[in-house]
Amino acid sequence: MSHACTFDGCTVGETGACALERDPATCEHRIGTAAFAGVDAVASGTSAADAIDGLGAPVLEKPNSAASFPSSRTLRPEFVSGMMGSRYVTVVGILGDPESGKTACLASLYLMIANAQLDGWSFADSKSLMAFEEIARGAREWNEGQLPDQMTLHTEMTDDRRPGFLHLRLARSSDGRRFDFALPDLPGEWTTALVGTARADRFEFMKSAEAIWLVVDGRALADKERRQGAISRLGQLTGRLETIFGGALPRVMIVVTHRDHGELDGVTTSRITAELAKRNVVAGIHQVAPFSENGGVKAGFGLADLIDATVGSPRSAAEFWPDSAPQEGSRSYLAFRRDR
Ligand SMILES: Nc1nc2c(ncn2[C@@H]2O[C@H](COP(=O)(O)OP(=O)(O)O)[C@@H](O)[C@H]2O)c(=O)[nH]1
Ligand SMILES: [Mg+2]
Repeated sequence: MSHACTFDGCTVGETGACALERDPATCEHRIGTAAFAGVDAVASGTSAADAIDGLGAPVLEKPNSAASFPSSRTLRPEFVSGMMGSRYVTVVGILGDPESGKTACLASLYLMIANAQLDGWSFADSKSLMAFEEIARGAREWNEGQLPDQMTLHTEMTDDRRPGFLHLRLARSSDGRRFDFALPDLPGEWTTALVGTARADRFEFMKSAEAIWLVVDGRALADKERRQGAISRLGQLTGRLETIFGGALPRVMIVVTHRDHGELDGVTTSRITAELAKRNVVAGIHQVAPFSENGGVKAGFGLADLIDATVGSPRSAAEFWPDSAPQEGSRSYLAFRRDR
């Protein structure tokens, strides 16, 4: 068989004559590939000009749909819903005023996990690596030289109505279980508008959230003049959330950033707890330092604990087949109602 023919005994390649005594130019067994046209054209005596015309033409046909890699920028809510159809996804609602440290928490989380520094967790996958790279870029530049004024860029949305999600799949070292997290990086203005004008339409996605992080700048809580305002806002925000959820809130977590500037005192934490208790909400307080300007507190402080608490403690598995053999001396039947 010659290269250009599907017929088993083809002799055109060797002798120039067709074994079936057909005209090689029109034989139905010939493969019309341009690349071979030249060789066969010479052999079969067709004009060399025809062959040269075919040279350089694409060898393979173009596929109908252009091949494209999936985008690894922030994920649309529809993509997250699709993912939730095939596996359990832990959606986290992240709220907080502008500059409270929401983006910093996400950027630092990514840098920690990428450098195998997140205690008890390891990286398994991410469908939004580019988006993480984008928010972590400022911090990378900082690592190489001077401390910039801002380590994260101000979050802006291309679509002002729909959130963009970051995805991380993490493996828990204690039991090897994998967790998919969908983390929205929302502009602080969304929270401001929620508290100020009760604009809640953009927070529909929160209804599938497993946990909600209310991010607050620790420096505001440490400052006597700003403290009460910051605590009242947490209360108002919780009130708005109750309206969105119709009362039954998922786990609420207060994430206090800037731990490198100091630890919250007991009075402040109990005032926060009391403010939330007015609305019947119990929330854990997690102090973190996504970045640090203080050598005593490492960048990424508290993030591993925050992730632990977000997924909840591993449930102790119920005993599959409890042992019900009578214990010696227990005399269950005879002791029945003896105490009445
Ligand atoms: N030193 C320090 N800086 C922080 C901390 N958290 C956030 N920042 C910085 O505070 C600024 C605002 O944070 P950002 O995450 O952009 O706020 P967002 O508007 O809530 O997303 C950024 O320059 C962060 O690098 C922290 O714990 N310690
Ligand atoms: Mg931000």
